[in-house]
Amino acid sequence: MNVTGAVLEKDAGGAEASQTLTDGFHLVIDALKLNEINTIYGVPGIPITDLGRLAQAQGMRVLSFRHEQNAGNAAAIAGYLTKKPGICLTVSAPGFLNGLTALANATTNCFPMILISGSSEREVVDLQQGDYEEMDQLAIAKPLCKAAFRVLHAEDIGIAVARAIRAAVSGRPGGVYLDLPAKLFAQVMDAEKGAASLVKVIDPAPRQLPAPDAVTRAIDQLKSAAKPLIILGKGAAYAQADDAIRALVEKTGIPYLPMSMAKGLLPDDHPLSAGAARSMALKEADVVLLLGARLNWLLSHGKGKQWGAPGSKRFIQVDIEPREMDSNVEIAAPLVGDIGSCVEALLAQIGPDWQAPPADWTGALRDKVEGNVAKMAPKLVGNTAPMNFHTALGALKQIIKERPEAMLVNEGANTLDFARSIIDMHRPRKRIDVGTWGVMGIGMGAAIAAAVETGHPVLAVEGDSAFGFSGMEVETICRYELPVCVVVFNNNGIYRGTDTDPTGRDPGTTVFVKGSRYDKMIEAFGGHGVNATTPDELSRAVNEAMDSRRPTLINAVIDEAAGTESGRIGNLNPQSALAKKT
Ligand code: ADP
Ligand code: TZD
Ligand code: MG
Repeated sequence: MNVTGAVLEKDAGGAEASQTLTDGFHLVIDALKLNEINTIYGVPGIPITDLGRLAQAQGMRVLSFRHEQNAGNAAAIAGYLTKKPGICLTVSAPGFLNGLTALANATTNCFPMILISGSSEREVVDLQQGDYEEMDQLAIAKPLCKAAFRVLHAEDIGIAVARAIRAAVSGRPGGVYLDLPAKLFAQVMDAEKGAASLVKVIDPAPRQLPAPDAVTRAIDQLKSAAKPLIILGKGAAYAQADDAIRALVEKTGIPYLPMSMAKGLLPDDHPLSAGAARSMALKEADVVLLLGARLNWLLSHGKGKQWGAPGSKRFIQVDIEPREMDSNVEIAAPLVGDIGSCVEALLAQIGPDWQAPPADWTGALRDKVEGNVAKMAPKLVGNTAPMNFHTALGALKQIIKERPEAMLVNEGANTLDFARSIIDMHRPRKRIDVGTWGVMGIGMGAAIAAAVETGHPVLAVEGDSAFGFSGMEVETICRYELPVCVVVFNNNGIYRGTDTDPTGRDPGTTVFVKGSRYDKMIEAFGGHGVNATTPDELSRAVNEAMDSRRPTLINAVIDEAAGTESGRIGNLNPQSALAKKT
């Protein structure tokens, strides 16, 4: 029985009657389960403690975290990997706010998730009477997510969950907030009526077919190109149209560039990958097909030096969100629809008479790729102590090559930028990183979700600063015995460990305790800690962790002077005119 089973004695016309009841708690759980949502990431407390307990008792997987932001990041990544909204469950006000950062980040990244927070009663909140953890959560969430709903009556829970699911996954995916006031959970109603009030969402993310004339326009642009280029974004990875995308690239013979999380959609060592010739590809291409990638800061807004001569590009953009078109530059051929349908429509017009792009373009890119790969290769070997980013990542590159099924989580500045360019990905949706905001703190939440949702071993490559934002979740990793191997790239700080305070009073603003031993942290919880000072030690420890699936944290000692300010995006730092003068 999926209801409380509570029996209410009723006096109906003098005769004894009984009625089976359900309540808000059970209706929320039943509504999620009905929609095949079986995992909750969260932190317990008033008023949702029993919701977690009951969900677990009803067979749902309920993972309790140490901080809501990490639970929220886990939910977002669960959404990205499964195309079903990940659920984050929090208490009111402070718990809600902790989860809200993750909700906003999910929305920014177009990942579907639902933040469910307990809240205070409207009567008290609206009169600002000072309830325990009182806050007008709905109003605060609204501008930071795709949709926000509050439920006041148990009989509306089914509809509310259905709307939340649809809002999260249909069209451009994103975050949804569901506000559940404490009293809702205890509201009872007739169990049969309750069951009838639940909604199984039919076709939550309907296909969106592109208009035929838009397809023709896009094909005409592609045909007219001398130097075509395809850019794959994480929207393309999310869409799970892997075979069609691969067919599009291979049938057209057009070189492609993967954005960070689209790496592996086609293997990074594919002959048409222009990944190692990124600058040349962006500068010289004349027609660029964007597939689930926005022309935001990560692509220099589609203009400027990186893109070569002004006016030298024509863009074709495939996106499910019509308003994305012309966001930064003119889009010559907008193709609005879901990636799978759009790519299939393009493929349908690519017949045997298709002319592959001119060989001088593809050949020049290939030469550049091979040259750059050859230039990089010697830097990646050598058993240096301490390690630098190249030698440490050379070891990890090899491991991911040998274990293509492994999930890779990556955050930091140098640790991120070097790992992104050095570690090749071989399968779709294996790389999870800081995303559109370049946010620090996604690491452990993402690693936990990756392990839970895929069952594959996870390698989390973390800057020492980045790791600190979610480091306490190593306890969570140990508690659930997840196959996560965290490698902390310990260069004594943010970007480098060499900063000093010119006044001599305090440590420099970007440095941490020198020679820290992050590996000791996981030992406190029964996990396996390793201090690695050479690539060989690192390699051995990671392989062992991946084989044993035992929670492991490796403190990788990196030369504190090896990094650069802000990694690859130092140019975004404003310069102090006054500092320059002195
Ligand atoms: P990246 O950071 O990898 O460049 P972005 O996050 O900027 O990628 O872009 C992802 C884009 O993909 C968004 O504009 C989003 O609307 C779009 N998108 C997400 N899912 C789909 C889908 N199923 N079909 C089409 N477009 C999608
Ligand atoms: N806070 C948040 C939430 N996101 C951020 N991106 C930052 C602060 C600023 N920031 C970066 O952009 S990278 C970074 C910070 C604090 C840490 C870099 O240090 P690291 O990596 O140790 O993680 P490297 O390898 O030392 O460069
Ligand atoms: Mg660092």
